[in-house]
Amino acid sequence: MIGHQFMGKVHSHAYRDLPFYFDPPAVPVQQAISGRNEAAVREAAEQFGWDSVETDWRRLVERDDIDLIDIVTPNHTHADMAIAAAEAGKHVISEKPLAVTAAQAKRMKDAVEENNVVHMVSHNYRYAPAVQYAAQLIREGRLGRIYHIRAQYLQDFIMDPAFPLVWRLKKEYTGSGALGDIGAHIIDLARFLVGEFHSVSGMLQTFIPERPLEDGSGTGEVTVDDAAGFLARFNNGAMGVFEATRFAAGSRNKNQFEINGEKGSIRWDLENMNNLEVYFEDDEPGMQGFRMIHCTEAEHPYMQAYWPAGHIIGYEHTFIHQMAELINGIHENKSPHANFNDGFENQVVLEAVQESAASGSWMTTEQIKA
Ligand code: SOE
Repeated sequence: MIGHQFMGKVHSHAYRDLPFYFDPPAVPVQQAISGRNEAAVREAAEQFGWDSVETDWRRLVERDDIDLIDIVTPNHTHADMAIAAAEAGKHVISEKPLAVTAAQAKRMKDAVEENNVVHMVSHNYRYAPAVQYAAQLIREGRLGRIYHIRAQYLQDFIMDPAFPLVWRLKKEYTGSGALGDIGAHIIDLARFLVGEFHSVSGMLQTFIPERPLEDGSGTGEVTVDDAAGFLARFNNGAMGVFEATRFAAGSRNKNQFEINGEKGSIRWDLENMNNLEVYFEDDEPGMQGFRMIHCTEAEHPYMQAYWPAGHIIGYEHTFIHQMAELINGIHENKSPHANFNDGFENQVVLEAVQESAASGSWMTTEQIKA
């Protein structure tokens, strides 16, 4: 593992708990973790259960006792690490967004494909059982033709103007702000549930353009969006309305969508992540309306591994499911979703939104790829 902050902790937990609940064809061994600060990485190794530490990620990639590299570092570092891992013949999982530009994401996708390693990008919300069940209902045609998706990812953690100028607020480290950090998740859910984006029309806004530097030596410019909104057309004719913001006071981590099709609708909200609201047009007249399915039963993806029906699971379990698919994928030499191709397609949409916001015109994903 390269990196050891929030995502380092949640991925480590997933590797550790995976064999407890599932029966993976291979059991991950937490061989080594790397970070630049030796004291901090030693502490992380101790807390998260890693057997050894490195202070240079390149050393990790060279080690022949390692099969899989897990990248949980800031966005601008993903490309060099993932490409080096692929060239060393190691399987690779990277945190999202895959890269800072679509061109960089393309190089990463090419590297993993050319080196025939298994690859994955961490879009964990796909792996909430209720989201997997929604995908199953859509695949089975229970909603018919899809007309709409409206999705929002709302946070509020940087509303205080005294919140410092951390790496997430600097374009060279992130690529974009709320758009790439949390908008990438709803783009991923839309690609997973509805299909490929054709074109977008976007707007970006930075409400607080200058913030205190982390070392207290003054202030600096925020070079990414605080909030993003965009409209989308999908290749299958569906329409999308999306919003990603870090300025939705009171919403700490609200990730939600509604999808409307010719035969019904579904709604999901991370804050009630075990539930899926469904509405079916062919329900008996007089009895129609949204009803709540508690996706905690054996019929719901992944839930058999846990508790008797009705007992809920949480955020961390989405990562366990993702790692279960990764280990299965490595065993079968087949990249699970979301993979680097998904990461690339996602990055193309992010870039299309940025370009559209800058130019004021609609932008197609093909224009970005050209
Ligand atoms: C911070 O905005 C963050 O940790 C994102 O980086 C994650 O992708 C999201 O799942 C939760 O919020």
